[in-house]
Amino acid sequence: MGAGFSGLYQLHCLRDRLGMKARVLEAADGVGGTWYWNRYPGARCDSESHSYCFYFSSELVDEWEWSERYPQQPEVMRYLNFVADRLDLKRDIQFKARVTVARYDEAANLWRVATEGGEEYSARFLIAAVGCLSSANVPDIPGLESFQGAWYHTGKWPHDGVDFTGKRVGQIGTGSTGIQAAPVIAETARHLTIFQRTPNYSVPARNKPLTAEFREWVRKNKREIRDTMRDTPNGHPFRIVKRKAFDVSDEERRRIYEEAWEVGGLRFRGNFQDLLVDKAANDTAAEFIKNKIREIVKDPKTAEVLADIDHPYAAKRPPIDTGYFEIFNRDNVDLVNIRANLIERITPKGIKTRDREYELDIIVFATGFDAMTGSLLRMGIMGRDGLSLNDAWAAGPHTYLGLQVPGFPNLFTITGPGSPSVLCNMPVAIEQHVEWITDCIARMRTHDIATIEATPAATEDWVAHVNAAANATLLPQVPHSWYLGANVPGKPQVFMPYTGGMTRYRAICDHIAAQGYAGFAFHGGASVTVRPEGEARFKAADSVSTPGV
Ligand code: N01
Repeated sequence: MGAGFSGLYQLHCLRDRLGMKARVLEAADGVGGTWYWNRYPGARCDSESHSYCFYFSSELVDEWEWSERYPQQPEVMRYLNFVADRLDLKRDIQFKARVTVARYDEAANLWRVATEGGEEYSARFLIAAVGCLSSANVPDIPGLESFQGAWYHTGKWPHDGVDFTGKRVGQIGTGSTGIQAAPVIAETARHLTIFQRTPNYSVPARNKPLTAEFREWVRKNKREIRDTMRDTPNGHPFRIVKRKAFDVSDEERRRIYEEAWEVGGLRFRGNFQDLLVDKAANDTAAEFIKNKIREIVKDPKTAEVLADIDHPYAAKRPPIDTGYFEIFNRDNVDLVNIRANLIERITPKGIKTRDREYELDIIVFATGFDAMTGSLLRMGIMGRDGLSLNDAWAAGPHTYLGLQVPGFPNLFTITGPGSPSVLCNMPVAIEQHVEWITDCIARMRTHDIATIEATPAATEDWVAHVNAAANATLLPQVPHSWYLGANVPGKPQVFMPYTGGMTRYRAICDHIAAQGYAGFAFHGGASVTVRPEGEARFKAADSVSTPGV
């Protein structure tokens, strides 16, 4: 299910490497996953283009040319279509096929899947490749239906675009998306009002066109680039510098931050290894960025509302921007602090906060996603004995390795909760999961094994390990983080991604596979293998101490 990065590569592996009959069901009418839907102005990837692509095939790396340091949404879409065409994948993708029911039929050991359009499929293995950030979160603000203007969520943006020329636009949300969208909207809108609930850090992206020399360097060094990405906690093509914030003098630290600010992008957080584990270390980065905001934004009151940030730097996903703070120096942009001045309702004319009504022609909801679990819980997944995934996860998601859920045999979740996923450069996390799943299925076929299912004990151990890893960092301390599910009212608050780092996670997954898939129960064929529980399975690569955050 899903034809984004993960669904495309998984299809290729199952069909072309294992020779299996495989079919992808995709709700959209094209490939791309979240990139298909997120067509908002300014949509651009925060990973550097030469790392935001597949590395499993040298040909794909060699044959594709990125134009900018960070690709815009249309370029990512062109890339994914190039991959799908180059590997001849589209013939096995059923587009406009939104899955509404996926039920495990134990007697037949098959998954029975139905789509919104009434088509039915049966499969031995069911793989959820539905992405972590695909389920748009439109807040339930009273009165939205009465609004006489137009409104859009960034994650479901109209394909033919939105013309802001001469319009009064209100934007709710200042996460990575809002921070990308606002500068572009401000260029054409008559007026843009930004409704900010939680102030946010941002570092300049320093986007630029790529030179022919750089592209050639990527081709020549693709192995080293791939190895670096596989060997760093966040899967990016740069290493986290092995020094702590207080290993250097204040002056030296300031120089390092200044230099990093000029280089731009997510590399900023890689300058000290303790930024996400030591609050005092983090404060040095946080203060540096807050001072930059105060320097950039000329009106001191606006600067203070923007810089009044209440959480550690990068403890929520850190945005990067192209001229975000600068827009507050424009005459046509205003900031409204809705933490102090709550939105009461949406009226026919615009947005009414406690203090006043803002008249608007267009409202943009840059309000994020029901992240990591939202898409999985909307597909009517039912496992053994009619257990629904929604019931199994009523108190929050629990998985073994982010790959499987007890009670759901032969169901795999690519970059599921409990895996590094969103804390990692996604294609790196996806390649690792797809390859692990492919090897596992290959092993099952060789040994004529009918089902694989995570055991409850191993899952419990893994959830405890995921929590312990998170608690060793500053990340769970942010009460309004989507990593916790806190952005969606009523969602159980559980820290979802694995903060132990991609390097360590990969070692754990490999170690588990090498031990005969410890913690998974295999059934069927000639053999039934249940590996021992409760052993120290997650000790692999313990020497890797930098968290993947
Ligand atoms: O969503 P967000 P996003 N009333 O949840 C606010 C990835 N991404 O779409 O913080 C008022 O981060 C909310 O406020 P608060 C990336 O991983 C990647 O921006 O909850 N405000 C916040 O300001 C990113 O982290 C790229 O208090 C409300 C904003 O809306 C993830 O997607 C580009 C509200 C939501 O921020 C999500 O980013 C863009 C309400 N009821 C995004 N509800 C790449 O480059 C929410 N908000 C790959």
